[in-house]
Formats: sequence, C-alpha cells, structure tokens
Amino acid sequence: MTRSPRILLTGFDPFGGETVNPSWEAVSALHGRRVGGHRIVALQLPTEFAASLKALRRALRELRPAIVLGVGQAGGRSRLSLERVAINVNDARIPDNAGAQPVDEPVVVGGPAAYFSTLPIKAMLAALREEGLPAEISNTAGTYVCNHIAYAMAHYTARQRGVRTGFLHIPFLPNQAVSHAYAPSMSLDDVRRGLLVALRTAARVRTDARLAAGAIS
Ligand code: PCA
Repeated sequence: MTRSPRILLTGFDPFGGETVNPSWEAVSALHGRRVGGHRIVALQLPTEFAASLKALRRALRELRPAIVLGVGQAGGRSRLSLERVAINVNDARIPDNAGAQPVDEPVVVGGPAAYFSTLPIKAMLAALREEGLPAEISNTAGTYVCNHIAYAMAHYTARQRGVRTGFLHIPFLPNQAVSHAYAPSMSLDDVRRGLLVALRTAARVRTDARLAAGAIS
C-alpha cells in the first residue's frame, strides 16, 4: 500500500507579548486535510531558536515529507509574503520564548550563506492573486526564529531528492491589530484559504511560472 505524500505545515506559538499566533491558528485548522494529492500534517513549533530546530528535525525524520511549508506571523506586513530566501544568520531583536537572544550567530555553523525556496513561489503568488488575496514575494524572512526555521528546513533536506521547502509570513489577525495602531491585518478565513491555494499550487507545479515580482528596494 502506498501512502499519500505528506506536507509538513508548521506554525509557531505566540511570542512578543501576543496571546495568539495567527500562523498556528491557520495551520492547525488544516491538519489532516488533503490537498493536491498530499496529506497535510500540522506541527506547532515553539518560538525558540533551539527547541524549534529540534522539533523540526524530529518531524522531518519521522514524516519524510515531500513538501515543507513553514508559516509565521510578521506583524506589520499587509500581505501573504512568500519568502524567496533564508539566510544563515540569527540576529534577534527580542529574546525568544526561552530567553535566548543570539546576535550574529549562524543557524548552522559552516552552512552555506543562504538557501532559496524550492517551492514555485511565483506560481503560488499568481494563484493567491487569482483567489483575490493580497500576496507578495518577500526577499527577507528577517533574522529571527522564522528565518532560522526556513534555513534549517532547507539545510536538513538539501540532500533528500524531491523534497521542496519554503516559508510564508502572514499579517496580524484583526483582533491583534486592535492593539497595534496602523497595523494591517488579515482574517483567519482568508489566511486559511490562502494556505490551501498556495499548497495546492506547490503540490501541482514543478516548473515555476515566469512572473516579474521583484523589488527595487
Ligand atoms: N514569527 C517570528 C517567529 C515566530 C513567528 O510567528 C518571525 O518572524 O521570526
């Protein structure tokens, strides 16, 4: 019996004084769902540099997913942000949930400077727009726990044939934006819909679309 290929979909627990993290709210709702012939497995990661990496490595080993998509909150962003690249630097502006605050330390000692996402981010962008959802390509995932996890998922699967990885940053939820003046927000429903559209596209598209979506600054 062949089991359907897995999508490992990760979200984070709340950090930085928030009581929810929209990434886990959205991701947890999709656990067990089938999309594009794949089965989604949702995993919550702690917003901690050390513990998140351990949990990710264990899940990669046990699950052997075909696709890994990390999702994280990017308060202040207005769109679903498909990350193009993850870099080998941890530089934390605030301590993580375990109190660790690395400054200019590598995610993986001796690892390459960066990894590009191997998901079809341009096709995913087009599909999200088609769905009527605001989306963008982002050229930085920051230097906090999300970038750390985006880098680590690429690094630890780099030698596994056919495994594709990427990261999506999402805005605050409306009820979080209530206490952040001028911060944009997106409803949970829209984020979930976006995740399904993005994952369906990732599962189906092998050769990415050619679509200009770069940034000048
Ligand atoms: N966002 C943080 C870490 C956890 C999360 O949801 C980040 O962007 O690094």
